[in-house]
Amino acid sequence: MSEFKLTTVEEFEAATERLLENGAKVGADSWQMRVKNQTPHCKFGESGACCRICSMGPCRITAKSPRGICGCDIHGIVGRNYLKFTAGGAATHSDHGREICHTLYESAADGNYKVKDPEKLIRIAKEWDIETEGKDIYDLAHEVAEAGLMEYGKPFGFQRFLKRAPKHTQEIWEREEIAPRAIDREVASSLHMTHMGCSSKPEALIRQALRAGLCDGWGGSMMGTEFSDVLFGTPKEMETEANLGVMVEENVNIVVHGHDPSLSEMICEYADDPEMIAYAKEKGAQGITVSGVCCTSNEVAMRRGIPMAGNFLQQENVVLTGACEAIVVDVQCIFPALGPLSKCFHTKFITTSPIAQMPESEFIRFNSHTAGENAKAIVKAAIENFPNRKKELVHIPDLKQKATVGYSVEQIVKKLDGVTNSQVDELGTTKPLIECIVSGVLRGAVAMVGCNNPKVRPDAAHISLMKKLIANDIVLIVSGCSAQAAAKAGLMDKRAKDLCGAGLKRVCELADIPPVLHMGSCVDISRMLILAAELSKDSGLNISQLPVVGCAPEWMSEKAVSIGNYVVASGLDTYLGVEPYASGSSEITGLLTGGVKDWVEACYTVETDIDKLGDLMIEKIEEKRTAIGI
Ligand code: MSK
Repeated sequence: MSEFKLTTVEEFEAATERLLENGAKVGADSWQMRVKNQTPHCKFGESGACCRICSMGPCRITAKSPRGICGCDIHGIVGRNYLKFTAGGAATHSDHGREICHTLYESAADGNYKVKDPEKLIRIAKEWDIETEGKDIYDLAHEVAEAGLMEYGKPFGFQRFLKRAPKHTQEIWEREEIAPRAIDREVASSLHMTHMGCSSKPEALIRQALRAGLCDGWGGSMMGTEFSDVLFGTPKEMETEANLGVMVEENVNIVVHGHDPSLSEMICEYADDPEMIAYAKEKGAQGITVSGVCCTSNEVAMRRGIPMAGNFLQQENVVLTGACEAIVVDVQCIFPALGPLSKCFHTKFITTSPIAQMPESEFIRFNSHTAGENAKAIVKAAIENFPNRKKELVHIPDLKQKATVGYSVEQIVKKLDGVTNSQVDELGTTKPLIECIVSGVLRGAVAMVGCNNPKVRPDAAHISLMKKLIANDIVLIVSGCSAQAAAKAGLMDKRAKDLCGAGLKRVCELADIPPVLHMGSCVDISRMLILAAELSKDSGLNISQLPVVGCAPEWMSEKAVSIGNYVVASGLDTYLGVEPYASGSSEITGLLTGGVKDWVEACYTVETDIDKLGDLMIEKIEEKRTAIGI
C-alpha cells in the first residue's frame, strides 16, 4: 500500500488555478471573479439592518435614522430577517423530505422505486402506531408515506418524531412553546410573523426561528433521511474515493449534483446497464463514470460508494476539466453559473426539477412514474456528447483520496460494539461510545456540518479544525460539504488514525473506522439528532450535558441557519465560522449567543478566527466533562 499523506489545501488550490487557466482559454466566468466584483459587500445587508418587507422602503437603519418608516427598530428588523432566513431553510429541507414521501408513496414491487429496507419501514410504522401485522410491505409503505405527508399540514398536534427525543428535551420544547406543529404551518407562521405590521419583538422572532428549525430537523429532514433509507437502503460502511481525480478521462463522465437521491439513484442504475456501457464504447469511450457534487453526491456515496468529485465551491471545477459530458442536477446549492459555463465547454447542463429551473440548461423533467425513462435519456445524452469533447481542453487534476463512508447511526452503533466489553442488547446501544467518553479515551464529539463560503478559504476551516480536534481525541461526525472536505483531504481514510491522539487512535484501530465519520447529506443531520438523543437516553444525561457540540465553520445557506437553530434547540452548543446577518442588533445577537441558553440549554458562538473557534470547542467539551464529573 502506498504511503499515506493528506492532500493539502494548497494542492486543492493549485489544481483549481490550473482549471481556471483552462476556463480563461474559453472566456469562462468563475465564482472567484464574481467574488471580486461583489466585494465589498453591502454593510446594511451584512448586518441585517436593511428592511425591504414592504414598499415604503427599503429602510436602512443608521445612527441618524434609528427606525424604519413604520417605526420598527433595528432589533425587530434584524430579527425578522433572521426568521425569514430560517423559514427559507426549513421550507427547503422539508420540501425535499416531502418529495421523498411522495417517492415512497409511489414505490411498488414492479415499479421504479422499491423498498430496500423493510425492517426500517416496519420500525417506523410501529413507532407511529400504524398496524403492520399481515400487511403487504408496499401497502405499508403507502400508509406510512401518507402519514408522513400529513405531518406537513395536519391541523392539530406536533411532529411525530419529537417522541424520539429524550423526555427532558420534549419538556423543554413544550415549556418554551417551541414544539413544532405541522411543518407547513411553522413555515407559514414564520412568514406571517415577519409580514409588515406583525412581530417585531426579538424574543418572539427568535423563539419562532427555533421552532421553524425544529420542524425541519425533527420533521421534514428526518422524514427525508428515514424514508430515503427505506427506499434506497440504510447506509453501511463502504469504500469510495474523493476529489476531482475520480473523473476518468477515457470514460463518459456524468456528474450528479444537488440533494434528492431519487434521480441520482436511477442515473447510477442506468450507468451500470451493460447496454449503456456498450453504447458508450460505440461512441469511443471505455466506460461510464458517475461521480457527484454536494449532497446528491453524499447520498450515492453513502449507499453505493459512488465517488465524490467535490463539494459546493468545486461545482464549476468539474465542468472546467473539459471532461464532463453532463452535469445533472436536481435541487439546491446549484450555481446558475453552470448554464453559461457549460456553454464554454461541450458539457450538457441538465436540470430536472420544476423547483430548480435555470437559463441555458436542458430541462428533462424527472418524476417518479417516468424515472427509469428519464434516467436512461440522461445517460444516453451524456454518452452521445462524448465525441464532442474538445481534447485540448481536457485536464483532470491528479488528486484523489480513499474514503470509508456510510456511517448511519445503525452502522456507528454496530462498529463501536467492538470497542468495549459492554453488553449490548439486540438492537444495539450507544453504551460502548459512552464508555469511551466516560473513560476519557475519547474526550467528546463534534458534529461538523455545512457548506463552503468564499468568505472563508474554501475547505481550509473544515480541514484545520478536524485535524486539531482529532489530535485532541475528539471524534468527528460530519455531513454535507464538510464531509467532502474531509474526504478530499484524506481524513476519511482509515490510515488517518495516525493523526489522532492516542485515545481516538486506539478506538479507530479497535473499531476499524476512520476518525472522521461520514453521516451523509445535509438532511442527514437528522441522523446526528438521533445519535445525540440515543446517547442522552443511554447515559441518563441531558443532551446539553453531553461533551458534544455542533460546528459549521464555512456555512452559507438558509438551510444552514435552519440546521443551526434545530441543533441549538435540541440542546447542542453550536459554533459558527461565518457571521449570520445579525450583527446589526445587540439584542438578536445577545439572544442567539446567550439568551436562548435559558430556554433550550444551548446557544451559538460565532468566531471567525478558525483556530480560536477550535480552541473554544475544545474548552467547551472539557467544561462539559468537568460539569458531569468525568
Ligand atoms: S450541499 S447546503 S453547500 S452543505 Fe447540502 Fe453543501 Fe451546504 Fe449545500
